[in-house]
Amino acid sequence: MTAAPDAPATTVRTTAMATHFGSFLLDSADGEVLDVRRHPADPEQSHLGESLRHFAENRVMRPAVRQSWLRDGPGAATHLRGHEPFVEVSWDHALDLVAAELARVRSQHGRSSIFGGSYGWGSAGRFGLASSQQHRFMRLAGGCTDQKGTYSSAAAEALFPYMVGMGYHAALARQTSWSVICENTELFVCFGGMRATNSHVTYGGQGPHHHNDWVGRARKAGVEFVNVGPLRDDFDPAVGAHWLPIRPGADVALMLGIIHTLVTDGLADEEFLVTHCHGWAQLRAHVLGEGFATACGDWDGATPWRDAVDYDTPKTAGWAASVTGIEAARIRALAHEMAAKRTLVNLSLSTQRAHHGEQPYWTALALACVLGQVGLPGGGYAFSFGTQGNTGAGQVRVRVPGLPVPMRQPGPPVIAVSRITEMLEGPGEPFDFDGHRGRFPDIKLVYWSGGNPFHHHQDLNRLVRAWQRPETIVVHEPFWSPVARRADVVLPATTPLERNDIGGAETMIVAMSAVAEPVGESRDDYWIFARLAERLDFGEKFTEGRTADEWLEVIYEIHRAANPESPPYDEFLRDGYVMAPGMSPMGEPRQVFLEAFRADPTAKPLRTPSGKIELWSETIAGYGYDDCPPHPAWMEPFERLGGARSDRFPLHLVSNQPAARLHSQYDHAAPSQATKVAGREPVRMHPDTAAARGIADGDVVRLFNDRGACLAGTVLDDAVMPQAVQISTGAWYDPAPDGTCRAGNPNALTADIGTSRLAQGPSAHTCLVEVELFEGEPPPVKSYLPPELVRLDN
Ligand SMILES: Nc1nc2c(c(=O)[nH]1)N[C@H]1C(S)=C(S)[C@@H](COP(=O)(O)OP(=O)(O)OC[C@H]3O[C@@H](n4cnc5c(=O)[nH]c(N)nc54)[C@H](O)[C@@H]3O)O[C@H]1N2
Ligand SMILES: Nc1nc2c(c(=O)[nH]1)N[C@H]1C(S)=C(S)[C@@H](COP(=O)(O)OP(=O)(O)OC[C@H]3O[C@@H](n4cnc5c(=O)[nH]c(N)nc54)[C@H](O)[C@@H]3O)O[C@H]1N2
Ligand SMILES: [Mo]
Repeated sequence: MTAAPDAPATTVRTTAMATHFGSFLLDSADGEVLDVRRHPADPEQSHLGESLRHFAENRVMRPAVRQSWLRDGPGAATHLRGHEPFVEVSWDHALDLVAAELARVRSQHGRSSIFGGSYGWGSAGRFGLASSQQHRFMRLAGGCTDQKGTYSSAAAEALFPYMVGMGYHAALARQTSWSVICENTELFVCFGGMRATNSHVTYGGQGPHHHNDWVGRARKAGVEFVNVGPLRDDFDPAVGAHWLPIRPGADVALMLGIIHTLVTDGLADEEFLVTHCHGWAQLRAHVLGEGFATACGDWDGATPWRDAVDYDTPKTAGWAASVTGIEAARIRALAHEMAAKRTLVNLSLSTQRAHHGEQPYWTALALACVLGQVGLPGGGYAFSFGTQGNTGAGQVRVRVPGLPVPMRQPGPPVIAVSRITEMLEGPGEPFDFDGHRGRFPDIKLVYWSGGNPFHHHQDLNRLVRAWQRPETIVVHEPFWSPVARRADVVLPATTPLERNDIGGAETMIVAMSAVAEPVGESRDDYWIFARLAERLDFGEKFTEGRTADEWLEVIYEIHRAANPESPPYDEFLRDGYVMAPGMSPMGEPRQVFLEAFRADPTAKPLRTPSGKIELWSETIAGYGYDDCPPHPAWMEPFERLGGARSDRFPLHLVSNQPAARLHSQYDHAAPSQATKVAGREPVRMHPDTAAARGIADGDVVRLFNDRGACLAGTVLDDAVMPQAVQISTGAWYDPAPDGTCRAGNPNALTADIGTSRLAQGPSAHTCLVEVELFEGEPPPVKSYLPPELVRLDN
C-alpha cells in the first residue's frame, strides 16, 4: 500500500538499548521497532536482539485480579490459580487492593510471612531492574523473607570462599585473560564445553561481544580445546575441539581418575601441593583408597559424611571409566597430556547446577593443583568460560550504580534461592544452609517482579502444589507469562523499550531511550512501587522526591564522580553511550588467576584459614554435613546413567540454556517460535536413540520420569551422545490436567533437590528420563494465549 500523498512522513528515530545480550541501535517509528542493528561499539551482534521487535505482543494490558480472589478475598480457591479468568480493574482499584493486602499480612502475620526475594533476570537497566526496585520497596517497608544466591552459580558461590578465600564473583573478575591464554595455553580442557550462544549473555548487561573473536585468536595461536560433555556442539565446529563424551554428572570421577593417574605415574607436583595447598594428604588418601582413617583420622569432630563417601576404592582410571563411560586408556592418556602441556582446566556452570554440584568445582581446582599449574600464565584453573560473555576479557569493569537498595534488615529468614518450594511446603521446618540453621517461615504473601519461577524452578508440578499455600500472590509482568497467569494480582509492567534507563555494560555505558509509549495501561515498576509506597505512607522515602528521569541523572553523576573522564550528562545523552575510559572493545589487560599467590604464598596468602588453597576445609568439616564432605570427593548423585534409577530411566536429560532466547523471555515471539518442532520445544537426540524407540525426525514424543512428563518435537542429531537427550530451558510451561507440559518445559521433569546442605543450589542438570513416541493427536499448546479476561468497569 502506498501512503496517501498528503500523509505526514514518518520520522524514523535511532536510539540505543542495552540488554543482557548486548547493546543495539533501534530504528523506530510510531512506537514500532523497524530494525535492530549492531551497536557501533560491538564487533558482533547477538541474534537475540531480534526479539525486541516483538515487545508489544502478548502483553498484560490492564491490572488484572483473579476472579475468586477478587470476589472472596485472600486465600480463596488457590487451587484455581492459573485456571480461572482474571477481572481487569483500574490502577487505583488494583493498587488499593495490593497496598491493603500488604498491610493486612504484615500486621496479622508479621513481615516474615511475606516472600519478596523476586529472583530473575528482568531488564538490564541499572535503574529499572525490577528486582532491585522491589528490594528497595520491601526493605523500606520494613523487610520480608528474602533469598540468597542464584540459580546460575549457587554451588560455586558457596564454595569459593572456603576454597580460595574469595567470593565467586570477585574471582570471576580476576580470571586469567584471553590475551594470556592465547600466548601461553597449550591445552584448554573444558568441562561442559564453551557454548558460543551462552557467551552472548552477561547478567546486568553484555558489553561488546568478543568471545568468538578470542576463541578464533586462541585457535590460530595453537591452543587445543577439549570438550568434555554430552554435546559435541557445546563448541562451535569451526573450533575443532576434541570431543570427550562423558556421562553427565560424572565429571568428578573423571577428574579423580586423572589425579590418580598423575599420582601413581609420578606426575603430581608434590611440592606445589605442600607449599600452596592445605589438605593434600587427606585428598590423596581418598584418591588412593587408603581408607577413612587415613583420610579423615586427624579430624576429631563428627564425621556424618563418612557413609556417603567411598574411602576404600582407589579412584583409578579404570574406576573412573566405569563411572564416566570413557575408556581407561583415554583417561590415562589425557592425564599425561595435561601434565606435559601448559593446561588450563575450565568448568561451565552447568557442572555445578547438579546434585553435589560443589564437588566438580572443588575437584577441578584440586586437579589444577596436582598439575602444579595454578597461577602460571595460561595454566591452572578457570571457570565460567562459555557461560558468560565477558569471561576472560580481562577488563576493568565500569561501575554504574543502580537504584540504591538499603541493607537487608536483620530478623526475617533468608533462604537459599532455589529452596522456595520446600519453604512453601514446610512452614516451621528446619533447614541447613552454608553453616547456618534456620526455620522456614509461614509464607502468606508472595511478591514477584522481573522473574519467572515457572520457568526457572525445578519440578514445576511440585511448585504448582506448593504455590497454592500462600493466600496472595502479586506479580509485576509485561507479558502473560506462566508466572503472570498463576498470580492473584497482575500489575502490568513496561518493558525497557517503554522507558528511559542507563545500561552499564562492562566496558560501555549506554543511554537507553524509550522507543514507544507504555503498551496498554502498563506502568514502570518504579511508578508501581512509588504509588504503593505512597499508600503505605513511605512514598517520599521510596522516591526521595524524584522522577525516574531525575534518578537517572543522579545515578550517572555518582558514576561520573568516580570517573571524572566520563562526559557531562547531557553529552552522554546526546551521544547515546560512552566507552569506559581507556577501554577498547578488545581490552586486554594481562591477568593470571592467583598469580601473586603463586609467586609468594607467604607474602600474598589467600583469605582462607590456612592462607593456602584449601583441599580440606576445617570449617566445612565443622558444619558436619552428611552431603558435603570437607574435601573434594566423588558423591553418588540421587540418579545417574549407570547408577541409581538408570534401569527405569535410561537417558540423561540435558536442559541447557536456549540459543534462541534468554531463558523464557520472548518465547511467545516469532524468533523463538520459529525454532519449534511440531509446535513445541525441540528435543535433540542421537539417531540410534530414536531408532531404538521407533521415533523419527519431527515426531512428537513424550519424555517422562516419576516426577512428570513433557511433550517435545524430535530433532535427530549425532552431536548428542546416545545416552542423553537435550531440551533447552524456557518453553512456556503448559501443564495438561495430568501435569504433562505440552510446550516442552524440561522443568516438568527435573528434581527439586538442593546440591547439598552447604550451597542448597538447584540440581537441574541431574535428571534421568525415558522417551516414547506420542501416540494419537498431540494436544494444542495453550500457554501462548492470554487467560480469559473479564472487564470490570470501575
Ligand atoms: N532445567 C533448568 N532450569 C533452569 C536452568 C537450567 O540450566 N536448567 N538454569 C537456571 C538459571 S541459570 C537461571 S538464571 C534461571 C533464569 O530464570 P529467570 O530469570 O526467572 O527467567 P526469565 O525468563 O529471564 O524471567 C524474567 C522475567 O522477567 C520479566 N521481565 C522482563 N523485563 C521486566 C521488567 O522490566 N519488569 C518486570 N516486572 N518484569 C520484567 C520477563 O517477562 C520474564 O517473565 O533459570 C534457571 N532454570
Ligand atoms: N543464549 C543464551 N545464553 C545464556 C542464557 C540464555 O538463557 N540464553 N542464560 C545465561 C545464564 S543465566 C547462565 S547462568 C549461563 C549458564 O551457563 P552454563 O551453566 O554453562 O550453561 P548450560 O547451557 O546449562 O550448560 C552448558 C553445557 O554443559 C553441558 N553439560 C550439562 N551437564 C553436564 C555435566 O554434568 N557435565 C559436563 N561435562 N557437561 C554438562 C551441556 O551439554 C550444556 O550444553 O548461560 C547464560 N547464557
Ligand atoms: Mo543463570
